[in-house]
Amino acid sequence: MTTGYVYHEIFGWHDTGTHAGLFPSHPQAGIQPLAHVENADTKRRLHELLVVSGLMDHLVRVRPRPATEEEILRVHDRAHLDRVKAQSLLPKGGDAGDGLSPFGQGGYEIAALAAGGAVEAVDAVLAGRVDNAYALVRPPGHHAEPGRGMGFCVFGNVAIAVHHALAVHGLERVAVLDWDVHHGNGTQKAFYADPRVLTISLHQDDVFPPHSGRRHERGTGEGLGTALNVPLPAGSGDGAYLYAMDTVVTPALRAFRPQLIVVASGFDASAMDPMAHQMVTSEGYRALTTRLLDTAAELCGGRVAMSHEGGYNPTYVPFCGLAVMETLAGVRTLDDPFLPIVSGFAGQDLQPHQRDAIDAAIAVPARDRT
Ligand code: 3YP
Ligand code: ZN
Repeated sequence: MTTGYVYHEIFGWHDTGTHAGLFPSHPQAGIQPLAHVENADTKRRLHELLVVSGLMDHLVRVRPRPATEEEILRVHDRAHLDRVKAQSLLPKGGDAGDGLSPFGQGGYEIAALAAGGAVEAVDAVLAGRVDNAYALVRPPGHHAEPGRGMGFCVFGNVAIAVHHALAVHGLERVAVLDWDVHHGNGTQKAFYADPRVLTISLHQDDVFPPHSGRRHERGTGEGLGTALNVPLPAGSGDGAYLYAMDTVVTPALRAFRPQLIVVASGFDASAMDPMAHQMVTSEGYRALTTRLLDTAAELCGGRVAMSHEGGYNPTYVPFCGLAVMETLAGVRTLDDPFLPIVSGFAGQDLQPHQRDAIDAAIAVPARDRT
């Protein structure tokens, strides 16, 4: 396997500031400055582990380049683009739209490079320069909606990359699998009425955005049935995720017959994540990737491109990302030292209530498909 890899040091310079996790410090309200939870550490440390483990020697570097305005405008409206550009000129930067998505001076150029990195990963796969690819980009993208950034996301990196596959490569069917623990609302919204794109989101039930990603959200109009949501109960681990993969995701992919699969790859469903309450291990992510590659080999010549989203444990995200990229490349390097601990957490096996929730996602009645 040839695996492409997109990264740039400047992704670590996207400045989310000295927030108390999510909020700007406010001493009188008791909110102490610390770091924003979406800071450079998890991704930079994943990149460094790729180097130190030796996996980097097996990857083909793919250079990111900024997404053009034309590419960004395939997903976003002009007002959003212009707002980000204008605030990016300010010495203290701005916010992409919801008050939760800060960026520093020059943040526009970094966000455009993240989106362009996802585009280049897709391009490398579709041009046959690599078999599959992983874009380790920052800021993330899957919450960004056409009219505004959201949930740490400035531009919809995956949505922009999918539009590139449709518009430039002429693809007719592209599937997106979003395994970030939060709902991929932005990607879903970009293609909600578009029958060419199947968006599948596996997420912890109702975490972020609030009340988003319910089972009955199935697309609209021509796109009815091409959005698929699998809300998973808190506490879901490897067993639940693999059951969802085997009983919902893989059959949906087979029915849709995509020509390319794009993964919105967050590692915040891990057992060590501070922002959600799932229990996936690095072996769970490895197994999800293996399943996905098998399905991609069957359906679309193995064409898979992944773009990084969330994941907030700086010590564990690197081992999850390493497992995924090892699987993409067909190489083994270092063992995950956390594995004996996290795989021993009670409830890693599929639990009955998790099975019920996943089975319910399969059996959405047609009348609810609006
Ligand atoms: C955004 C604000 C509160 C939760 C947070 C989620 C960010 C994320 O990882 N999205 O995938
Ligand atoms: Zn997330």
